[in-house]
Amino acid sequence: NIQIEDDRTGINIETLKRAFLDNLFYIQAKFPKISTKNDYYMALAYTVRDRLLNRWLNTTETYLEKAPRTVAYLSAEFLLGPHLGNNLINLGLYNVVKQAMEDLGLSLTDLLEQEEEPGLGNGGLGRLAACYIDSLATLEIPAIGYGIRYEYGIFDQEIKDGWQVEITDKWLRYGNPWEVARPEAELEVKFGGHTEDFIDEHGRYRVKWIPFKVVKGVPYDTPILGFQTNTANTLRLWKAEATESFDFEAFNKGDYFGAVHEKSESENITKVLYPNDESYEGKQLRLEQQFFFVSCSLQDMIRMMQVQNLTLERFHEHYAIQLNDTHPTIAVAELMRLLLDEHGFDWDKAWNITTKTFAYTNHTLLPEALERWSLNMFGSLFPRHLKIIYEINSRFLDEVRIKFPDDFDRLRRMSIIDESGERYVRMANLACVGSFAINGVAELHSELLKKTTLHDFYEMYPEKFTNVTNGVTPRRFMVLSNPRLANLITSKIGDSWVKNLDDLRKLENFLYDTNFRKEFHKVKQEVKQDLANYIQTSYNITIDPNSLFDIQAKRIHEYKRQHLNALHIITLYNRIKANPNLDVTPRTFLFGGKAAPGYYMAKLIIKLINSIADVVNTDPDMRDRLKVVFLTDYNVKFAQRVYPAADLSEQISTAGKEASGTGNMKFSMNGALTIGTLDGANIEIREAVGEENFFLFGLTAQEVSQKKAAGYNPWDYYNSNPELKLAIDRISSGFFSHGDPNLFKPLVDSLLYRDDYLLLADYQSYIECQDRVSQAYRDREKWVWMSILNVARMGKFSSDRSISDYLKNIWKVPSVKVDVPE
Ligand code: 26Y
Repeated sequence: NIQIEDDRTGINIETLKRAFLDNLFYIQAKFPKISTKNDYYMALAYTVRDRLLNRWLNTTETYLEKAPRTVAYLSAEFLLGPHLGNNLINLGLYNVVKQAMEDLGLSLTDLLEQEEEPGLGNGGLGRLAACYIDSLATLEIPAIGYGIRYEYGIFDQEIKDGWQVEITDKWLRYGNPWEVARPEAELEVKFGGHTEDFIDEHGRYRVKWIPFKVVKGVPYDTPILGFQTNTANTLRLWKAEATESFDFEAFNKGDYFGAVHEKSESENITKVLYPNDESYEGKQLRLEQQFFFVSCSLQDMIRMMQVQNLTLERFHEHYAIQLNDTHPTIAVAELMRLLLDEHGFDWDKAWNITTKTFAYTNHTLLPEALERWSLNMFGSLFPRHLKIIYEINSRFLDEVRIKFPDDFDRLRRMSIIDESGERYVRMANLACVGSFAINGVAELHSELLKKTTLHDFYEMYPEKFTNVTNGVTPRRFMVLSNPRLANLITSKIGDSWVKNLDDLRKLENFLYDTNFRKEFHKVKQEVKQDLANYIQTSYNITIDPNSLFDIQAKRIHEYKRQHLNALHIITLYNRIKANPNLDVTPRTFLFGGKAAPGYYMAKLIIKLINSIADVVNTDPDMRDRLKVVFLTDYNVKFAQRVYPAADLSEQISTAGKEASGTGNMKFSMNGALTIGTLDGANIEIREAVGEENFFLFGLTAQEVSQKKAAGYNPWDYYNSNPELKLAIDRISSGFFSHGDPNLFKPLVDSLLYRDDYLLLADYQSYIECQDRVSQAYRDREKWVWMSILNVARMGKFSSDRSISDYLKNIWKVPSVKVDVPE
């Protein structure tokens, strides 16, 4: 009984091989003899894509027919990481495809390595959005992600002479097999111009926006598969294109150059991702990006409801729109405009719908990250929206006056318009007024929001505030990135944990099983060896897998304190120099992360780390004891190598500054122990794994603010702590800069004269804690034990749990089963 499987859907090994060779021939136009690795990657990507289309189209059709309540996740960033491996995992085809490739003399690992990742985000916020759409699909929730199809994502990092150099990220160079352009679904977005009031045929006051320019938005759709479900949701990213009509006008005037120039101006909107995170700059193009994707997305939602014959009166019943930080917050004004001006709603009805639609997630307490747009710029780009915002504000301030009579300072603070000097539109205020829910991303962060940054809004609308602690997807960050560990776990407790991460608890039953502990340790050593091999090949640096892998990988920021980590390395160096026979626990310090191109201090920190590496790695006294490597171009793909190989995870931000952190979770689920402050989700991780399995140091958030209030003086610490003084003096003396005392002076001065992030205050506590880490690592049995407990107790930090919290407390969107006929 021979069954011939379809070339596009069949999943037995012979069919897969045939389909792969077919795609190589008919899509890449190559045969094996002349194929490049990239041709093979593309052929495989299309083979996998074929096999997910069934689910994708059936999901789309189901949503179209049933018109279920839908989550729309609006985010200016989606830091997706490579698709191929993840899709293989979610389809359950990883092993069979691996075998098929082997049969053809190819290595799946090599092919996975070929994929150029879509780096459409900066860091935590963008990666969180990617984890959330993964979990939404896995939980079978009708959902759509809306964002921007940047032609250039986050820059590629190179290191030259120890300094960061930025290279443009041409991720679309070889084509993108995972996206489908939908030019038939293009929309128009207006900019600039002026508004005109008029009375319509029903005698009602209306406003018309006459724009200065119109730009087209073309959607590009990418399927987002759930893990072992039929659900495949859509990530819809918008690309800006010129409108023909606009060019045409200029052509008629004979202004050919002007027309072409105008065209490229329009297309600039989605050219490049701004590489700043947590530090806001009032760049006009960024505001244009935000409005562009927001307007496209809202129009798209409205159009979809019209196709489904649903009345817009029920917009808020049909959509729950999540604002990923304030970046998409102009949506509040744009939805109002669409309802008022384009669909004829009156103000109260439109406002009722709007404020039942949006929910706002805040990701930061840092004042320098809060978005505010110069009123002049805002008004000239969006004259209608500014008027709407004035109206929202005036009605809102009336409400505040009623609740808090005669409190003029409160009105000034809460106003959506900042009038303290040059006038600004405050996006966080608009988000708070226009949303029915406001959440922080970890318990501490949500508490601090209520107490500080959003205190006034908390007093006004306490019922809006909730916490949703962040989470990460175990599919990408365990199953895909760490198959050795995943297989070991599954061999003991089965594979239910991949969808139900709390099941990892069952590992605790194997704590007393010597054999399991041995295997667990063996896996960690093998994974460390993998990373060591990679570092050997790419950097020509030999690192010892038996040393403690101490890793800090995240964006470079003063508040994240990579330079505190550097002070520890220098301290160990100094100790060994003073006593060459000192018995130290061998350590390999690994750093990874990008600095915003305009963030001078962050770039200097990278230079410092590389300079320390130069000295440490070439000093014979340090041999087999200390190694320092700065890992270039840290991105999602690289992160997937790094998390599994860590023994120690550095989560050392100044308490109260890191909203949550998500890298902390990824390290811990791969068995790293954390050295960390009581900041962000570290607190909840420590609670979950048990305080005896977490290396805690440093001031609490409360102590930090008290110390600052009391007049903090870093010199007190410098003068009274000889090891600290010696470490800092090493830097300022020019010891790491070929005798140049000026190179790191700005960094040293920032510590001695300001120390905004209290490195000096936390130094001693950090060093003592690191000494405990070194001691603990020598007791291998104990360490393995703690490491297993870290993995076993990470259930809470699955993004599936986070999404369930959003569903239960904010979105209230039921799941929908998708049938895929055989
Ligand atoms: C305003 C603009 C310059 C801007 C662009 C990007 C501002 C902020 C950002 C990105 C912020 C970000 O990534 N925040 C991180 O969000 C993570 C997910 O919630 C948190 O885990 C992490 O603590 C926080 O720093």
